[in-house]
Amino acid sequence: MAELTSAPQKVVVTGAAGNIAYSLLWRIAAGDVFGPEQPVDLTLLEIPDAVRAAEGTAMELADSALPLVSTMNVTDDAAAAFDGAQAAFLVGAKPRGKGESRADMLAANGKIFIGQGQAINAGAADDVRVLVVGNPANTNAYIANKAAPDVPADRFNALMRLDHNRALSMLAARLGVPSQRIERLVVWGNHADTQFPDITFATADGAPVEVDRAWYEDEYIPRVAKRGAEIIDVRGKSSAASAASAAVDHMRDWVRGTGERWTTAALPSRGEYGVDEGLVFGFPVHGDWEVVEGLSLSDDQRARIDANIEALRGEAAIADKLF
Ligand code: NAX
Repeated sequence: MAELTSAPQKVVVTGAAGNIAYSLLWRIAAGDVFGPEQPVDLTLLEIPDAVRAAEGTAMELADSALPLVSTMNVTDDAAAAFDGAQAAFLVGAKPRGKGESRADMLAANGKIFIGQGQAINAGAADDVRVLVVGNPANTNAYIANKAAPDVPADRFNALMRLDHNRALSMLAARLGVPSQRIERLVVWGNHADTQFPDITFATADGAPVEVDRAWYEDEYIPRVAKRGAEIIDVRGKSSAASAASAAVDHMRDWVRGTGERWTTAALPSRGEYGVDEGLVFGFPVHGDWEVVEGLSLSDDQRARIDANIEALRGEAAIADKLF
C-alpha cells in the first residue's frame, strides 16, 4: 500500500459515546468524508460521565485497524478538543426530558453550545468547518456561531441533509426512478415539523417532476417532516446510521463542492429569500457551498418558508437571552 504523505486533519466528534457517533466515527475513519488518502487525528469529546463509554468506542476503533487514523484522543475538555480543530461534528446534545418544554431544552443545550462555540473561537483553525447535528440543530448552530465572534459565520452549518435525503428517497420511490436521477430538490427552513421539502424546481432525468398535488401536500410534505418520529415508532430508537450518513454527505460536499448539483444545507442567512440575517436556515446550495439565489417563489412556497422564519425567530429570541 502507498504511504500516506499528507498531514493529518484534526477532526472533533462530540457526543462520541452516543448512537450517531457509533456510526459516524467509522465512516470518517474510512475516508468517506475527507478522502481515501487523507489521514485524520480523531478527537472524541464527551461529558465526564460518558468518557469511559467513549473510551470503549475508541478501543473498538483501534481494533478496526483503520489505516487513515493517525491519532485518537478521548476527552471531556472542550478547550483541548477544539484546539487546532479543522473540522467538528457537534453531535452531543441533551435530549428533551419528560415534561420539558422546547424552551427548557434550548436553555440546557444553549449552555453546551455557548461553551463549545467559545472553545472553537479560542482555538480552532481559522477555516474550521463546524457541522451541528445535536438538536435543536439550527438554533444550536446559531448559538455556537454567536459565541464565536472571531470565526466567520459561514463556518457554522447545521444538518438538514438527513431531511434532504429522506425527501429525495421518498420522491424517487413515488416516481419509480433511482434517487441520483433527481436534481434540484431542497428542504427549506428548520430541522423540525415546519420544514418544507420543496419539489417545485425538481427534475428527474432533466424533465420537471409532476406529482399529484394532494399527495404532495397531504402525504409527502408531512411524512418527510415527521420521518424521525416514524423511525422511532418502527425501530424503537431514533435515527442513527442515516443521520451519520447524512453528516458524512454534508461535510464531504462542503469540503469538495458540488458543482452544478443542488443539495440542502442549513447555513447562517445573509438575508437570502427574506430570512433574517444570522438565522441558520435550510437553503438550496451548490458549487462551493453557495446558496442558490434568484429563485422565484409562489405564494404557497413563500408562506411555508415564512412559517420556518417565524419558528426560528422564536427559538433565536430564547437563545439570545442565554448570553
Ligand atoms: P445519544 O443520546 O445516543 O448520544 C448523545 C451523546 O452526547 C451522549 O453520549 C451524551 O453523553 C453526549 N453529550 C451530551 N452533552 C455533551 C457535551 N456537552 N459534550 C459532549 N458530548 C455531550 O444521541 P444520538 O442518537 O447520538 O443523537 C445525538 C443528537 O442528534 C441528538 O440531539 C438528536 O436529537 C440529534 N439528531 C439530529 C438529527 C438531524 O438531522 N439534525 C437527526 C438525528 C438525531 O435525532
